[in-house]
Amino acid sequence: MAKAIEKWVDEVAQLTEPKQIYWCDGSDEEAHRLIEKGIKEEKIDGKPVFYELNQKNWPNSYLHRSHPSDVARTENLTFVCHSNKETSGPNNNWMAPDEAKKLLTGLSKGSMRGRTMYVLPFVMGNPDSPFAKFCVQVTDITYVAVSMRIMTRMGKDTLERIGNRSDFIKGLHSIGDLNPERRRIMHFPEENLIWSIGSGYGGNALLGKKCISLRLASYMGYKEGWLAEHMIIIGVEDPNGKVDYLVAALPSACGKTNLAMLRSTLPGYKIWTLGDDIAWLRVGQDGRLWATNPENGFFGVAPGTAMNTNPSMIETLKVGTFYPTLFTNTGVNTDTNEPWWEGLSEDYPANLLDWQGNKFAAKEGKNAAHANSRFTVSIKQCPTLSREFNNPEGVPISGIILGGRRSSLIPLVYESFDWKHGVFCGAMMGSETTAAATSAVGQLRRDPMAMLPFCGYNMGDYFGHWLKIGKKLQIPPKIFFVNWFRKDESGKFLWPGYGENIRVLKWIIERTKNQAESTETHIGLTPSLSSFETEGLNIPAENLKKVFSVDEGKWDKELQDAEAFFEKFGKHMPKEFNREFDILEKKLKT
Ligand code: SAT
Ligand code: MN
Repeated sequence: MAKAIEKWVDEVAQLTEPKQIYWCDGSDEEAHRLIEKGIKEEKIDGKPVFYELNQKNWPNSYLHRSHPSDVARTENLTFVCHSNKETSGPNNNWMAPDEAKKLLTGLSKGSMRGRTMYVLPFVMGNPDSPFAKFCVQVTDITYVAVSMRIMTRMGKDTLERIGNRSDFIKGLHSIGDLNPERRRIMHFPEENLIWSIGSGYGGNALLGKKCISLRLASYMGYKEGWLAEHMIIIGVEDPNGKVDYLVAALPSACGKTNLAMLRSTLPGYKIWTLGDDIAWLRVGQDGRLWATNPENGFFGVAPGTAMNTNPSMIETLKVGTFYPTLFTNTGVNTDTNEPWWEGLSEDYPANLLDWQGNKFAAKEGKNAAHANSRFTVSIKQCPTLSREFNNPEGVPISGIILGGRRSSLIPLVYESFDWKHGVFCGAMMGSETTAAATSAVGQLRRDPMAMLPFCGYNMGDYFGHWLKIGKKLQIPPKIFFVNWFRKDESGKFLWPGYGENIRVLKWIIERTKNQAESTETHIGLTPSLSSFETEGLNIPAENLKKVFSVDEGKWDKELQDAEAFFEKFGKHMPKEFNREFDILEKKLKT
């Protein structure tokens, strides 16, 4: 009898009608064969899938140019299809599973005609960990097959481990005809199935990432008692060599990757990287919170990545030994055949192609690289990779950082009074939108725990789940809030960010050990200036005061906005929040 996995692949092939089926073994040799095919044979919209870049300066690097309509996540076309609409909640687009499948079946009929269907067996997490998730994705484009090999643990042994089992997570992906009208990214949490058609972009197409490790996994976590979060994981080593672990949630394109690889400006401090996007969190037998990163690579934003902002990433991108490095929608310096993006060098190269391959002429407001252009690179090449990265148990977490992009109101850092208050503040969190999703950029929206686009069930229940986890933790990590993006009246950033963020991390870690002073404000505990490391910090004292300030008189609108957001979730909102809301409201009134 055919194995469940073979049966499923067969079914998909009958519907999508590929010219051939190819089972990937995840080897290096295979990746190069697929890239070669993407350079010479395979086309999207008549254009090659890959272009070779300068192999001397950027070993093993290749460029991919996407269809111009396919450059970011499309939240309006993303659906979470529980059989009950309420389970998906107002935070998700919803369609009844049967109806959704009918629609997708129509869209997928013959969608792989003339193409190869690649079968990708992969694991999210260390395969030896009891928390690992075994998955199979099919796709009809080499770009996705190669990207998945970089981003996940993919290979033959996964297939062996799946064997005759039928409980693997399924991902059906086809780029279809790339027409946005026929694009859908649909999740079926009750069947552990993702069905994505019409897009080749990261979050829409690399199904191990947001679709499986956040939307499906968050729902599994809800049922099983753990959390899947949009968080980086880092170890912070102090001058005595002691390492403390932190997780931090920030919305897409708000500097998570840079924070995960921060190069400290404070002597003696060092950051160890465990993950830059996703963390799975569990309550350990010791009553502490433990974190693992299910991914195996970085899918980071290129613009702004440079030797002065994130030197470790530039190093990572230039290793090129473990896996190929892919660049998507960056520019190209045609004199050297090197990738280029805004920020990589101060000056524009003399001869530059933009992200669509057209000659670039520098003009105000025009960028050579797409604002959401990306690199895909193996985490193993990271010079600051933590020794604990592969630990199947993960690392114990001392502090949780939640943040957003806020040009005003929110101070650089503050600490919540306790777990419940922290969850409440995290639920209120807002952030200005970025180019990582196709919608207006720079608009303030509520983005609780940076999970709004990724929570695979009703967010009201999600808040309640966080509170429940808190009750199970005997030693709960403290919860902090950060905002690197506060501006002054003239629109200039008040805080230099990047390597200087170590000062904030240092205060946070000292707070987790009760070693630093704080000042109580209505919204939480902010650093006392004497407890915040300013030695060697080169910014006006006035900026520092402004960036820490809590304008208690200006919170009216924030509370109204949060209240309107909470109302959407109705009876799913945890009752405990009412009390938190009343306390805060009263404090801010007096
Ligand atoms: O495209 S992804 O969703 O993988 C990146 C992001 O938006 O965080
Ligand atoms: Mn992300």
